[in-house]
Amino acid sequence: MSADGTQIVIIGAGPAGLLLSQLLHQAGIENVVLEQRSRAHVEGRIRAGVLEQGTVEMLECAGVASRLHREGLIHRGVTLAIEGALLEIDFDKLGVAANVTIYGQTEIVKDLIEAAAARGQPPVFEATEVAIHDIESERPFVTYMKDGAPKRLDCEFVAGCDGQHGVSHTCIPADLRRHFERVYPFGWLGIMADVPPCHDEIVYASHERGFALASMRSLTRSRCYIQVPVDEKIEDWPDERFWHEFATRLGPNTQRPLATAPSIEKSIAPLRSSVTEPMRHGRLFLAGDAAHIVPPTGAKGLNLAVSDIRFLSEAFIAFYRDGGTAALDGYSRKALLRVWKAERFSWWLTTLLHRFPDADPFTRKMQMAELDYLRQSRAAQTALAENYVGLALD
Ligand code: FAS
Ligand code: PHB
Repeated sequence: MSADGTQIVIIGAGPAGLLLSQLLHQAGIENVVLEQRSRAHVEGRIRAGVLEQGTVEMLECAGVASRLHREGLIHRGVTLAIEGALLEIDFDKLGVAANVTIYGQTEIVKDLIEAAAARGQPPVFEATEVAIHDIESERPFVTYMKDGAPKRLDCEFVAGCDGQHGVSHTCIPADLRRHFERVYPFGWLGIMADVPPCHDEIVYASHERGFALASMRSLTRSRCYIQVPVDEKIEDWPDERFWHEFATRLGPNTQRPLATAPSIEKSIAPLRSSVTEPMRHGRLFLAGDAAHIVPPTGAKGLNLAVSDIRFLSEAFIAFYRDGGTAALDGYSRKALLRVWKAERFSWWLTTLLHRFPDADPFTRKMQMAELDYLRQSRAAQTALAENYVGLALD
């Protein structure tokens, strides 16, 4: 087994792992990113698309925001369609001094991988059987297989950025690990299509037939979702059926009539809220989906991963600057305070805008009353807006 050494091993080349690697490199801290999938697979995945201002600032800090600024769409509000009636949540009018940027997670990952390649430190792709060892010691190490050969990387810290199906979170001893979860009785069927968006802003639709979401990736490419039962099959949803259902739930009041076209991507994602505590054990630090999952309704998944990396990179940089461990020791608590507030907002918006198959009539009445309160209350709209753009860092 060939052995090598570095300061920090990062598991996973998603937005969390790649951004951490870039920020550590800028601070002169050596690191290696191990990714089990190929570059093509990682760059081909379609996921989030709404960036909080704090996320854009972190990508600017990392020096990878030039294409985002050229191609990203700035939104100063979001729209709800309640049984077809539109309710505009205008951040300006509500005194919420922030915006969101529409720019695909796929593009962020491509920009970060390009930056890593440009500095001659691309992730180690197709690194399989990753295993983390001795995280309770001062010299942990990671083993993996590459091109059929066993490899070992000695290091000082391990950053677990390997998502919801990764190995890192399983390395926190079961007797110390606390897991919190809510699984929703529905999923999102999403399509991508090269049609202009039907509305200038993202539209979240609450309809008696279920939730729908009209989003976009550019002024010529739309990203559309509908709520479907959790065991639904993609083959049961030819494009025509999708567009018909989507149009029904969105209603007739969008700024432009809905344009349709063949889908270029179609997938179903289950909805789940989950958090693993603590986010640190010994020399292992978890970030992003490796520690927490939010339903995409609040558009918080990617943004939470980036705020974890803001706190974790600051903590590592402080340690290597002056040996200080206070920020490392406070990382889990600080990150979890923000995680739980985003979990609450994502759960609240999911509960408000989706149809729950087993909801009793009283629960349904509560949902309708909350939507009506939101329609008439500036305070309620402001609360939604300030959570949507991203809460101020504490
Ligand atoms: P990621 O999952 O992005 O990256 C983890 C990486 O680790 C992956 O590349 C994986 O291959 C690698 N890895 C896993 N196990 C490994 C191992 N054992 N060894 C080495 N590497 C390993 N959020 C939204 O806001 N809007 C959306 O529409 C939206 N859609 C989503 C759809 C799906 C199907 C999923 C799963 C998530 C979606 N999200 C969405 C949330 C998403 O944006 C995540 O929050 C974001 O990808 C989190 O980034 P990371 O923590 O970097 O994890
Ligand atoms: C998306 O554009 O993919 C998107 C937008 C808003 C969400 C979730 C997904 O809440």
